Amino acid sequence: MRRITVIDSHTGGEPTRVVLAGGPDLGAGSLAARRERFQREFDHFRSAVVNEPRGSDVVVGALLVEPEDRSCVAGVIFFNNVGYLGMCGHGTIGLLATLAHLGRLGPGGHRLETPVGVVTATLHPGGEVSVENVPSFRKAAGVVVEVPGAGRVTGDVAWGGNWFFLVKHEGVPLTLAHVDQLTDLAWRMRCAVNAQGYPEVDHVELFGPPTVPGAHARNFVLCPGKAYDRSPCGTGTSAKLACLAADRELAEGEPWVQESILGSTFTGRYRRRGDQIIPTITGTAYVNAESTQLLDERDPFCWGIRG
Ligand code: PYC
Repeated sequence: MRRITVIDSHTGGEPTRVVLAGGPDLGAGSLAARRERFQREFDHFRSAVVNEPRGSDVVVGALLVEPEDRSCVAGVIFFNNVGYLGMCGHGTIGLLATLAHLGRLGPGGHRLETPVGVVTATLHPGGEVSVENVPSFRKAAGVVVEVPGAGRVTGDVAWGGNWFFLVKHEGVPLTLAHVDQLTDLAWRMRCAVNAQGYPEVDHVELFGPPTVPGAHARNFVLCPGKAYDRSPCGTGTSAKLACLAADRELAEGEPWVQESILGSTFTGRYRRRGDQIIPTITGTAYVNAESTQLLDERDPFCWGIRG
């Protein structure tokens, strides 16, 4: 029986499962190279940890590895129901809460290496976490796509640690009661923008007016495996900040309170660096399970149910 030690948390409703022990040995080298090796040789491990029957489409896994950059406290590779992420904002907040829960780190700034760059996560004394993300930018503004059943849709393509197509949304309300329709619509948008020459886009972010006092916008974020982000999405908020900065709609250092489809919030701020921005996203995570996953090779679904 193989054993995998994990700790679960959620950040604004979105789950993170940190793998502490029992993961594959990915060797040395850059985090990007180790993520490739993870995908090539150990994809069954990804599926075992996050997919049913142990997980669900919503769970984001975080494999802790030795950092190549020795100024970092750890390296981390995020993964989901269908593959691997560049960075993950809610997951980084969950990881810090997990390491704090274990007594492995205390308040202050901690550098973490990811496949797309080093981020700095700061644990505040009250338990909040701020993540200074990788440099973010808008690649294309006002991209017009023809979406079957929805007509012409205009949005921006931006990088915030993952690739996003951001669309000002009108029509179907951004509420939990409408997630099936929103999922279907956002998926058609993703296919349309990919077909238009932006094949890198893996997340779609629809945004509309806020409903929570103090928030600036509410969003619905569709992730690569068709699950929607329960949190406001850290990398999505970073991409949004890049667009706001490019449009001069938000000044450096000003807060942007981003509300999720659940009403949970992240506060984002940015500073400029050339024609890119460095976003900082602040939120809170709660640890909700410590467990050992058991992998029994006799179990036909030992390595998870893959779509
Ligand atoms: O918070 O960056 C994020 C994220 C990406 C996918 C799910 N959450």
